[in-house]
Amino acid sequence: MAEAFAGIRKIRYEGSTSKNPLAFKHYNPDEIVEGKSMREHLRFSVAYWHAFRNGLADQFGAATRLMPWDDGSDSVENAIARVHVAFEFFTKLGVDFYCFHDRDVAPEGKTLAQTNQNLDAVVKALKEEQQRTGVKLLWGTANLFTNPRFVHGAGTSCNADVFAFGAAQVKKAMEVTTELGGAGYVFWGGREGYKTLLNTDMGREMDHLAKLLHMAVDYKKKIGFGGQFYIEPKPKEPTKHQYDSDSAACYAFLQHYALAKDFKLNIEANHATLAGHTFAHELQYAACTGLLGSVDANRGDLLLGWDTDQFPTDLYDTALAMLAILSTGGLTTGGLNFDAHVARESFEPVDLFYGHIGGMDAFARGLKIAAAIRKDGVLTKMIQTRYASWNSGVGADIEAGHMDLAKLEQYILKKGQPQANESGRVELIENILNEYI
Ligand code: XLS
Ligand code: NI
Ligand code: NI
Repeated sequence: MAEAFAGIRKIRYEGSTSKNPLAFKHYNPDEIVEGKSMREHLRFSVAYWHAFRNGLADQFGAATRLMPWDDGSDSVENAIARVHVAFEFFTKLGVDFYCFHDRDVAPEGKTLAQTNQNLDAVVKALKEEQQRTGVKLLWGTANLFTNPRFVHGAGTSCNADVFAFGAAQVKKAMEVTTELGGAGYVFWGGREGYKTLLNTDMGREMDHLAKLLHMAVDYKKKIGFGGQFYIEPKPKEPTKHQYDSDSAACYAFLQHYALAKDFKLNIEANHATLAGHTFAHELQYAACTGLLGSVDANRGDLLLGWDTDQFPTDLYDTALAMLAILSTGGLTTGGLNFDAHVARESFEPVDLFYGHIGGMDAFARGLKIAAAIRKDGVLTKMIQTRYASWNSGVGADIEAGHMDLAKLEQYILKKGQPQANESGRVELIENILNEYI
């Protein structure tokens, strides 16, 4: 079979002095950082939907992307040909993982049975390519948002038949993820929300979504799927309000419906900013609640109010993200999945390499910066000093549960004013961070 990216060799690490645009300047897969190779720390993954199914159309203009390997048809043959192109790309780029939705890899048929047959045919090709190359599936998922049947949602649809269809699709997507040895399975509820509260029974919709997730947990046990389940928070787009709006909303939902032990979160940078948070905030909240599982590594444009899914290049973002990730002991089942597409203006095949190379180098630098900050311990020391009043005396008594309101009243009546506050040193800390970037 002819190469799709002829003329592009395997991307190598050439170090920071290299001027070769098709080389890594910072991502050196086997370099050891904090006792682990960069490859093991970063667990990079390519998103099939953006890399191979996104023609770059927008609300005002047609697709621009040149994909000469694709015949543009919805045939299974075209889908299988695309699998070979994808694995050529993964291996030339040197990523260990990829992610997909059921509908990215195989076309929908007239009936569910036909659709599932199509999927099986493509999964066979995916499996062969995984075995040939050693590239693995980070997670699979079901697309429950593109087809018009999901206009009112899937798990939260007002139409019980649509719920059933979505459930059947989740079942099959879990089966093929298991077949492909996937390390995880993602639930992103793009249409699980509402347009207007006036026609919405919110409580009933959330109950139904929880039912779907409980069914998935049961089925996971039944088929022996050993991967991790994730929910991917996003506040809006395509819906006006999505129930899984941010890490905190997901945590509350999972607790309320007794699902917390079965799920972690897949945090996406651009979804964090859409929710009015920073990427680091979402990661940190997930880390504190034990839910940090995986990452959709991308970047938004703060001047645009939608999910632009750009490749991550901001070193502050990647450094703070890696600090949060390292604080939990690092990624285990999860990875850094580039849920990102090239710009509509970057329509040539080589641009797909530039986008991923830049993202991988940005996260490699983020990792090195975070490791240097942790090694020097400056920030840790400042935080420890800041909370020193909790290490003894009344602080330690409160933390140990030995205090109540009356005792604290007595304490303050006796003491008078609290000890003086100290400066938060915000600017100093920002300056210190800049020393590392
Ligand atoms: C869309 C989401 C989607 C999920 C997978 O905004 O990021 O791509 O990652 O369904
Ligand atoms: Ni995503
Ligand atoms: Ni997104």
